[in-house]
Amino acid sequence: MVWGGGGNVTLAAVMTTTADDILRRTSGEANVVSGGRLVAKALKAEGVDTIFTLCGGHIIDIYDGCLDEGIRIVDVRHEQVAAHAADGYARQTGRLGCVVTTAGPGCTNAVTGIATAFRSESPVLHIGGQSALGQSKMGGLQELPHVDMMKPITKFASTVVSTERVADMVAMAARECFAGAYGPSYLEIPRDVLDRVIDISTAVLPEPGHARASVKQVGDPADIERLADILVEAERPAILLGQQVWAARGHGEAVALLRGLDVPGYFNGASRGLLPPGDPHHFDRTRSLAFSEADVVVVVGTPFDFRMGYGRRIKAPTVVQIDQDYRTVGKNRDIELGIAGDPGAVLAAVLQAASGRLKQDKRQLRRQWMDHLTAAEAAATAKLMPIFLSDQWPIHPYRVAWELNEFLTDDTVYIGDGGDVVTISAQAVRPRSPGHWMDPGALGSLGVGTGFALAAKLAHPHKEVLCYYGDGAFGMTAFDMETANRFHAPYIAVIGNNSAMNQIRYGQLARYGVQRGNVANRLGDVPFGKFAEMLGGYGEEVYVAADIAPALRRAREAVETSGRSAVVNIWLDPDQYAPGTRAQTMYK
Ligand SMILES: Cc1ncc(C[n+]2csc(CCOP(=O)(O)OP(=O)(O)O)c2C)c(N)n1
Ligand SMILES: [Mg+2]
Repeated sequence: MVWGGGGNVTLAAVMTTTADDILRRTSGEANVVSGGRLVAKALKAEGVDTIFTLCGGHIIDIYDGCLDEGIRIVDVRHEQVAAHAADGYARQTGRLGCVVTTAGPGCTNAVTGIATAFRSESPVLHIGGQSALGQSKMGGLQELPHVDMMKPITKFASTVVSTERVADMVAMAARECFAGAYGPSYLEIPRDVLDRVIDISTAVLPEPGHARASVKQVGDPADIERLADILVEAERPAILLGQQVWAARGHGEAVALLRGLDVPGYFNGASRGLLPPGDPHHFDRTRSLAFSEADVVVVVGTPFDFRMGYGRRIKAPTVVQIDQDYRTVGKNRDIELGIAGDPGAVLAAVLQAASGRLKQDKRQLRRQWMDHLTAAEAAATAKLMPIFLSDQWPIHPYRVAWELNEFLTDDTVYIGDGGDVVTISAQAVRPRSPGHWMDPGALGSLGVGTGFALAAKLAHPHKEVLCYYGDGAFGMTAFDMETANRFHAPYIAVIGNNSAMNQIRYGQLARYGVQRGNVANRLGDVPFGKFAEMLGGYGEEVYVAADIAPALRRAREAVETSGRSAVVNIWLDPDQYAPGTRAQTMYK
């Protein structure tokens, strides 16, 4: 251990005096409290049990408060990871996630994580330091206009201008995270506001359970009846369940509706895994077919964005949209009926309104419709099997995707962080239950994996966590694998290594040819297995397809026995691509 051994007596003496002083002032008297302590009290009231952070002088009083309130402090090596971890923790727990960063570069480093949470509608509270209010705009250390910077990528961004209001503002920012569609908030607390000690009777302290309304809105009851009518009359209905369904924990109601009304379900983003593969109402290879042949499509909790050709890919005569956000309903394409409300509450109300009204002949037609889709699913799988089982050398990326799916247990949280290899994995990997799939969402941010893995393992220590990275993505945030080890949150990292930023490289080659297409997209050949070894864990290089499964098993065993993360670095054929990459659908 190197830290703390400096032995600077003068400094130690000064620091001891200061610490005693502070302790006397804050803990000694029950009636006084610092801004940092108020932050922690308010976080606890919001159900926050863990903060993700990287230290800085502007925010240390928050740590002191967290110690008093029993909030776990997880300190990472890069603020981007802290923000992704807070997002991941929110996704995994269904509660508010929290990231705390210092002023200036601490905030700018976290921007990608907060922006990812914004596009993924994840409830994350970002608390940031700022130089003292008393020196505002004087050129203080790390001073930046954080609130202006964070406004476009949050639902709410504000400065806290008085210590008395610290807890109140934390509660306000947290409330905003759950207003309509979820999302992040940013709160800047200047150093003098945070460090000041005040009489607790002057602080505004919202009481848990007494400062919120229910978010379980069902919209207009007449619309619930209308949707029930539409679904009862439909002959070939299909429902797409998006990330809001899982985020708002409406999965039980969603599944009950699919089963109760015999409707095929499709799942995207965090809602993958709502039903296990093989369930009669689970479909995933026939979405385009269903969207073009269905008479009714209901889209729940996911916008008409690029992932659905801005809604153009749905050809059904009747399209219904349900979303937490009023502004998302009807955006980019017209719909027959729109409902703004909580996915679970709306779907439960619709099922109740339709209860007992589905005629036998309609149910019969739906069974035929589902048989038709099931046959098409089987045909699509059969078509893919030769490449799923390919034993070509260099290894085919589809083979890795297949092996990963075979390897997953019912309790493995699967995370994808990368370009083409991760896109391919979505064709094979089918999580077995809700909450077991994590992806960056609509921002498409590379680098989410390490923070997500850390968060998933901390939230569910008894679950296995596996992150499949592209080699480009792994290089972005991998160093926080050390943090995962340090916090006893080890995971299995699998790298699909094509020594390139392949998803981009494909488009460049197609457009500019070989001479000018291999520019700014090729990476070195890195034996990443050694990276895990450097951190005290297990690492392995895999060159042939038959070795993938045994290597994954060795990694699992090593993680379980050593408590350290393992890396399986799989060397891939760089000239195989996903169909979406070949068709460049993400840009259409
Ligand atoms: C932070 C970030 N930078 C750049 C991109 C653009 N981008 C999308 S896919 C990709 C290539 C990723 O390479 P890798 O992780 O190795 O996966 P591969 O495509 O090679 O399978 C890039 C650079 C992005 N999505 N996010
Ligand atoms: Mg790559």
